[in-house]
Amino acid sequence: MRTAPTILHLDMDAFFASAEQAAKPSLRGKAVVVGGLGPRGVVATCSYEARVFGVHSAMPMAQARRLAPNAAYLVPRFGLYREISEQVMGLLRELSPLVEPLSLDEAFVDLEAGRTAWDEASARLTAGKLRADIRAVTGLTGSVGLAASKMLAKIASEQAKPDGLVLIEPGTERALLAPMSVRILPGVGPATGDHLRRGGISTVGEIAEAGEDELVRLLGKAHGGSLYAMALARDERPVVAERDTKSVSVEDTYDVDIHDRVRVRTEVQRLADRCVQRLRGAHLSGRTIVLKVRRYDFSTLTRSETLRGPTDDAAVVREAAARLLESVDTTGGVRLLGVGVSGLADYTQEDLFAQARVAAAEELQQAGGAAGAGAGAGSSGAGQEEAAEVVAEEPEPVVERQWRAGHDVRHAEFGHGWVQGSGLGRVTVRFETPGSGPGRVRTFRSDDSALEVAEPLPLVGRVPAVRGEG
Ligand code: TTP
Ligand code: MG
Ligand code: MG
Repeated sequence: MRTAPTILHLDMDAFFASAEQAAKPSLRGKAVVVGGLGPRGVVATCSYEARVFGVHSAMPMAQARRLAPNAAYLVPRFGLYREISEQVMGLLRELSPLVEPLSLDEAFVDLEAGRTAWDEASARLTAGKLRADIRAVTGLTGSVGLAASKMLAKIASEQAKPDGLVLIEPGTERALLAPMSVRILPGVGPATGDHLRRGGISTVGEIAEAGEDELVRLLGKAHGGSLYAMALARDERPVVAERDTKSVSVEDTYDVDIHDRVRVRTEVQRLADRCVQRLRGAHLSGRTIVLKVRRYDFSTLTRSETLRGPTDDAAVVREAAARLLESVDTTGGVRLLGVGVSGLADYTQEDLFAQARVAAAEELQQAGGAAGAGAGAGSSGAGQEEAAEVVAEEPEPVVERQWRAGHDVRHAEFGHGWVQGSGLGRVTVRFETPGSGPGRVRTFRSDDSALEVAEPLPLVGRVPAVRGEG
């Protein structure tokens, strides 16, 4: 493990809500809740001002409204958040070639690899400048953690919230972790947490005391072993930049997050079949089956399994995808699912059978060599033809023109504003822009022809666009 705190973790503060506050001057310093406003809607996030009332992510919207009746309630604007996210990731990439985004508002950066930090002092300096740059470019704040490993850097940024910087000095990690809940360790979800508690373990220190054998007994070799190492603050995971792997994959984005596990399984089977269709259509086969799950918060997990030989058999891909799904916690809801095959080869069916025989022979030779769950795409040896990634993302559903709370509009006379509320044939608009002061509210008939849907304005810099083009 490295000896300097040069792994940086950034997480934006109250991301969606802060973006809305930056866009809407009248909401700055106020309780803002962003999420689904329908009958079954849940809170995506809320401003820190709303958190004091007890509102938090994933809470049913109805409950949030009871706790904070005077907050502003807005539907998310993913296009805007994605743009801000790209600006932030751009700033991170100026620091290092090794940037690993975890979600729209969060990433690891290896500062050492970018030669932008090599010790504590240079790491602090770089992180401080980054925070200032983020604020200047996006108008938003982010919190930064610095440590010698990914796990500790992430814990540090959590401690730094909101709008702060925390550095964990190498050597102090174990003492810091000991009293913390096991849930702080990567890979410990509610289920594993409960399981450990039943085994008498609730803090990280208790994992360390229990010893590796006990952990393996409780959780199995792979999971137990890695958790034990994490509890001792041994985390060697490198920061991995996103690479495009050569693969054939299909994915679906869902309008409404899927919570039902049975439905998730069926979707994965369906995707596996479609993936195999594409694979065969392109006369390809591949060795590594990849499952992709994007959760409610845009965090994206991939799990992969490498087979002994390439396949284009739907049953094989389906089975592998189903196995991979078993290791993924989907309780919070799933926004996107994907199944892919990488490690491609352009074998024909006949070659495949030959390949299977070779594989079987190899298996006999190297007794006990289990097929690992390797992550990389790895080339599969013979006859590789560059196969460009074929991703089939379903188009976003077309949304009817409607006055959605929080979305931008333009009025022929009054200019740029946003929908504060609508109903009973009326729409209320607040006329303000990121660069203006808090604006005035006016109500119109919802079919007023002077009112039209508008694109979000940049949060920083440019003056609000001048009206009346041509
Ligand atoms: P987070 O970084 O978890 O939360 P946050 O940025 O809102 O607040 P914090 O200061 O504590 O980091 O998530 C980033 C965004 O992802 C968040 O702004 C909204 C979205 N999100 C959801 O849609 N649903 C969820 O359950 C969570 C946790 C986040
Ligand atoms: Mg955040
Ligand atoms: Mg986050």
